[in-house]
Amino acid sequence: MKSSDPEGFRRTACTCDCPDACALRLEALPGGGFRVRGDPDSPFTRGAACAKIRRHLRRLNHPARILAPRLKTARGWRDIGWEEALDRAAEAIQSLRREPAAILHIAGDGAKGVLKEAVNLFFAALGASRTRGSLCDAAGYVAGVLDFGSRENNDIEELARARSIALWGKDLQRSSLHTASLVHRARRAGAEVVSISPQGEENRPFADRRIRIRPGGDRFLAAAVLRRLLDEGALPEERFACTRGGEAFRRVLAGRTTAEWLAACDVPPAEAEALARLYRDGGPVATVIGAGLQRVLHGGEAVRWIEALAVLTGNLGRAGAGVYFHLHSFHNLELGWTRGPDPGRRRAFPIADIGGAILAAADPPVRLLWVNGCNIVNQAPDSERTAAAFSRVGFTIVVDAFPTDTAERADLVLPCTLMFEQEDVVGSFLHEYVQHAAAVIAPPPGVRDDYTIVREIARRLDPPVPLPEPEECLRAALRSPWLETSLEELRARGAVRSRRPAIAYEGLRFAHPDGKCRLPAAIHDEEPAPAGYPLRLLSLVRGGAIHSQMLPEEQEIPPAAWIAPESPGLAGIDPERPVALVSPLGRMPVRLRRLAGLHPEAVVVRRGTWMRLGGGINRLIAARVTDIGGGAAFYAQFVRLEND
Ligand SMILES: Nc1nc2c(c(=O)[nH]1)NC1C(S)=C(S)[C@@H](COP(=O)(O)OP(=O)(O)OC[C@H]3O[C@@H](n4cnc5c(=O)[nH]c(N)nc54)[C@H](O)[C@@H]3O)O[C@H]1N2
Ligand SMILES: Nc1nc2c(c(=O)[nH]1)N[C@H]1C(S)=C(S)[C@@H](COP(=O)(O)OP(=O)(O)OC[C@H]3O[C@@H](n4cnc5c(=O)[nH]c(N)nc54)[C@H](O)[C@@H]3O)O[C@H]1N2
Ligand SMILES: [Mo]
Repeated sequence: MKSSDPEGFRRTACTCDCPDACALRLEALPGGGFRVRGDPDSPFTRGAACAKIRRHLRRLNHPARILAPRLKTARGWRDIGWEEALDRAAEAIQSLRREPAAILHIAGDGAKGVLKEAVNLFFAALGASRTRGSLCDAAGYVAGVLDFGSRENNDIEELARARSIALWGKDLQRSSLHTASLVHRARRAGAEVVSISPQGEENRPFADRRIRIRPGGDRFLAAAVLRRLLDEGALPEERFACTRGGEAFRRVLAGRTTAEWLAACDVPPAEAEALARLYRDGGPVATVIGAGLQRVLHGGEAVRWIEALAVLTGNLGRAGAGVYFHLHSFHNLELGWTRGPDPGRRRAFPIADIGGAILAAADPPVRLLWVNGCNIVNQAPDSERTAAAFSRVGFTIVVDAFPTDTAERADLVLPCTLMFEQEDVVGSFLHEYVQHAAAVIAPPPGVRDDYTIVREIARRLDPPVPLPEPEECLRAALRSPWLETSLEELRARGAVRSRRPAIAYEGLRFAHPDGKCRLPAAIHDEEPAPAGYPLRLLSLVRGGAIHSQMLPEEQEIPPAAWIAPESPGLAGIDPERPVALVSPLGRMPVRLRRLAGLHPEAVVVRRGTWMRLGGGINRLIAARVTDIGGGAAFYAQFVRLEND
């Protein structure tokens, strides 16, 4: 940042794994130094950025940051020069050129951007193994694709035109500042807002009505409301005209009474009645679905039943209505080329059970692991098994900036640049802007960006793997049918809006070849709690930090665990003595806190604390895969409290 910048500020964009993808300004302060704030000129960001940005600035200069490549030796870590590090990495890859499936590439969203995706091109060109599914939103995403033929939203700014908003498991206070502000604006303009969550009081400042639900109960609540509406004749035949599968769907719906559906989700009839009124008479209703509720075994089904409710009550395909769920972060960019010529032929490992899959791999086993932008040991289920898999693989390379639980288990750590230190182009999984993330802060000497690292290695191979210049990647990504811009224009303006229409599935015409929406044909019961483990473990996002991207001194250890004061899980527990959360996989000491309004069968922790400090909730969570999409069913885990 130079104070000589003509405007006194420099424009960039947030590349965090966060829906808001804020437009930012780095502003020079009069006494020297700078600050980062939301860009007031951005129509979406509107000058507001969140606490994650300040935390990120602290990370950039923190003493824990890794500033030279690190090699694990028998006597511990040794800092080495980049030439040696790149030679070693190239040698390891070269030795597997004839058996590329023995290389496994795991990529996360530590920083989002086209050049992060471009790293995949290298591994695709090698023919390396990759991952499939996602730790985040795969069940709900694929549910949308099954229902509608694609996953599209009305423009999020259309929320302002909703007469009612139903928040299904959406944490407005923590997960998306700008969704919160849009909901707030809609409410000020008269919209009625309902929030459905196991944390009864969640979204209190934003919602007129709060419905407390049993974790994993959403599909039953949607069915209860639909059954009610069916019984009172509010779902006439013509509502089904835009759908396929209506007959099987109605059969399932008729299989239980409204009261029976409600018993399955533990919602009182009056609340379901209010929700039925909202969907019947309160339109246009915008349905906003969080990702938490699809992290259960039947998470895909949950989203499909909520989507069915929106479609059959006419609350889709028009202004102010619609179902909102995560979009694809790169839906407005062209990134097909990063997948290489034949992605289907590469071996794919389920990310939701990555440790188990690596341990089970044969023909060939995994001999080399490359991880970038992902704290997989900490963030994927069953951390101990992932750690065991790491020690089984011959050589592991992790590209990161901090000694995370994953980097600690690598053989070679390559230190990377971070947000603000690297140029990129980003999309959003919430809004329709594509933005230029300018490099606005000089990186410390000794670190390199992910794409430069793989290009250096690709050059060293025999034969070398040709990879395009970074600028060429950015230009290729902008050649999207949804954009009309150039890299020059984007650099100058900072952001462009895509040409996508504001209304998705307008007139209830869907993306399936026949134009019809699909209705779910089944609904599965939830698994009962296993004997001795009465509490459902909800490992939720924390305010102010993204996933595990915290500094050691910012972590509360033992981590807090919240429970309803009346929870049967407290029976026999002496809260004055040390308490631990226990699952069949392990135990974690916690600080017990009471949370009035929380469902008594649930216990809440905030995810992201580090294992090596005594945190790491995924040590307790079994690797189970969701019904569709290959998602991770983190919230299917049952636990108990125990005095130490
Ligand atoms: N128990 C439980 N676990 C969960 C979830 C849950 O609900 N419950 N949900 C999860 C969700 S929503 C998600 S999205 C995933 C997140 O899983 P991860 O993507 O693994 O999450 P992060 O902790 O953000 O790890 C990203 C890492 O990338 C590094 N990094 C930052 N910038 C860069 C860069 O430019 N280059 C490189 N190479 N590295 C960089 C950071 O330092 C950090 O260590 O996991 C989830 N894990
Ligand atoms: N501050 C911050 N913001 C973030 C992130 C972060 O790490 N930190 N991560 C970003 C990413 S990658 C993601 S995916 C999103 C995370 O956003 P989400 O995945 O949506 O967040 P969660 O906290 O996992 O779950 C959201 C809410 O769902 C509720 N919930 C849990 N189970 C159920 C259920 O069975 N039914 C219902 N109705 N509700 C349920 C919980 O009360 C919770 O508050 O946030 C993004 N924003
Ligand atoms: Mo996520």
